[in-house]
Amino acid sequence: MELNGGQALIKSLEMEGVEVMFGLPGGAILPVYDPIIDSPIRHILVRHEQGAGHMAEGYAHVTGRPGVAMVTSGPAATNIVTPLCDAYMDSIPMVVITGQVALPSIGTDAFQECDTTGITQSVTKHNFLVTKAADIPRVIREAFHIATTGRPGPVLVDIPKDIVDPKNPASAMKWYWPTASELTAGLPGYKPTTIGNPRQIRKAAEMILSARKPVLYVGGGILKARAAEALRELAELTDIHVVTTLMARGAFPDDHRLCLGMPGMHGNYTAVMSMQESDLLVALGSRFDDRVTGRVPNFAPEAKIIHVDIDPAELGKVRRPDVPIVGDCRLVIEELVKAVRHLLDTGSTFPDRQAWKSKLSGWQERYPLAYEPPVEGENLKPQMVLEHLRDSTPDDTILVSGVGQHQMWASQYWKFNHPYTWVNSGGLGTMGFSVPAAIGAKVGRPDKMVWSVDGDGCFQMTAQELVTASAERIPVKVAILNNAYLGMVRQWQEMFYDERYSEVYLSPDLPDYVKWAEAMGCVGIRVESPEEIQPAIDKANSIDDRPVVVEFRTDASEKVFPMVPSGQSNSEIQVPPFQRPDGGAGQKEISQ
Ligand SMILES: Cc1ncc(C[n+]2csc(CCOP(=O)(O)OP(=O)(O)O)c2C)c(N)n1
Ligand SMILES: [Mg+2]
Repeated sequence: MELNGGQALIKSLEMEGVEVMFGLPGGAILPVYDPIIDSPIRHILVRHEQGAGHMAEGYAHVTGRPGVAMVTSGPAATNIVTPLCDAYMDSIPMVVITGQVALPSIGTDAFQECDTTGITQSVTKHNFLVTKAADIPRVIREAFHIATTGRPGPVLVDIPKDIVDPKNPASAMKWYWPTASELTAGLPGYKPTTIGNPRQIRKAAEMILSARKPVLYVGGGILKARAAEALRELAELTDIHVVTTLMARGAFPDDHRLCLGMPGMHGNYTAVMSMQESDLLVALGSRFDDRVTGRVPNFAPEAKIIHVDIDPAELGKVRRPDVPIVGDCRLVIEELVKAVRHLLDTGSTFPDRQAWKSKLSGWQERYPLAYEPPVEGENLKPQMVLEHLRDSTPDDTILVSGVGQHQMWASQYWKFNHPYTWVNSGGLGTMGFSVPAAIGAKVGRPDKMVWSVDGDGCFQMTAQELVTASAERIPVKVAILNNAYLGMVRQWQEMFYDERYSEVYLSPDLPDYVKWAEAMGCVGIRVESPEEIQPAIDKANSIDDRPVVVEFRTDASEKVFPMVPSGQSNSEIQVPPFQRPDGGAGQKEISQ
């Protein structure tokens, strides 16, 4: 079959099973947009290319399938660099197609030319500049393969205009689709290791059986590997408690008796201290991020480390593991379960861990997540808003957050009992992520309720995508926690810069969020008093034909606790003042 490159590109996406893509056309990518008219693929027209990238990420987060975005050259390609970097940091499978100027013009500073592969090289798992129309099916197949196998990540395909433009003879090609063996033969250096080394797995099982203070340190890799069930089996078989990092919330149910919740800079006291005092950390798809470890030389000083990761580059990057295992988390955990069972069947027993369990429950009792009650007539407590939202939405609601205080409170106060219900920007911490990612999530899972919890600062960065949501009838719900500040930065200025507030005030009224929401085709609701919280949420939940924005006026002085100040040891974790022995009189740090 004779096709032109543009047709071949769209047909290749269809062959990959793409059902939806996010994008915005322009000069260099025009010929590829033409065949979209005849394709079953749904194209969602965004208002800014950053939105397309985050939508593709949100879609990938909740479906496990690669998100696809397509934009034109130059400024459009640079607009999507942030989502690429975001997806790279959080290992999100994504394929981004960018238009490029015609091959003979490359390097001439042609109109809307930029060196897209050069710019994106360090924020993609791989990128391609295609130079022949005949290469398009092969490259697209390789791009999806690379994005979705091994450690997932974003792959970019840059397509010069002449090889897709039917008016140019260079675009003519004979259609083909590479077989699986042609695909792997074409990528000789790319063979991710998925099966863990059996000897190392046996060693890990023996260590698990002799540990007195073990913790399963679970990261986002568990979700990428679809390993939540296997994890639960391992935790229950070994009776070991689990911490779920910011990227792994939902990978293990929060209401499970073995769940300790989130560790890290704003993790709960028990999760942080359990890691700190453990004698064995079983790191599963987690990467010893600095927000989790605190000051690395002081991190979990007594712990032996078993580290399972599909990316060999992670093993020993931050902390030397005693037992490194390269492999797919699900497959490795399944083997680990078998190895532990075998040891138990042949007479091994667990040591007495009663003292450790009592310590954990003691911490949980002494230092629960807590906040001071609201004061009559003052702004709302953000935690209280989140508790209302949590308790009035279905258990499997998808929660998508922005970046800042609201993100930390959302992660702390929500109860995640299902995998793939928490979407956020962990590694890069991208303000503006939430609204477009929530739209992508709703497109991927239209059957589920999707709430975005956003900050007023974040919302102002990408709110225009609610126009996309209205136009495309994607009924997401947005809760803005409007504290009139870049709150997280304000918190650092209050705590570490002597309350010298520099460039963090935003104003509660500018913009008028209700009017703005209405102008974008959404329902807008403002909530100023505690009595208004529940009716507003109920109203938002009942609307399913358009997006809803609920603005909650929240207390600007509220800080996120616990907190491990940047660069300090996790043992220096600060709990809220009212949980400190002196009631916070001297801003005393709790040290163990
Ligand atoms: C694109 C981007 N710019 C700057 C920052 C630094 N930053 C982190 S949190 C934050 C404040 C966020 O404000 P808001 O969205 O209102 O959330 P809040 O902390 O008030 O809940 C800023 C500026 C960032 N993470 N991302
Ligand atoms: Mg704010």
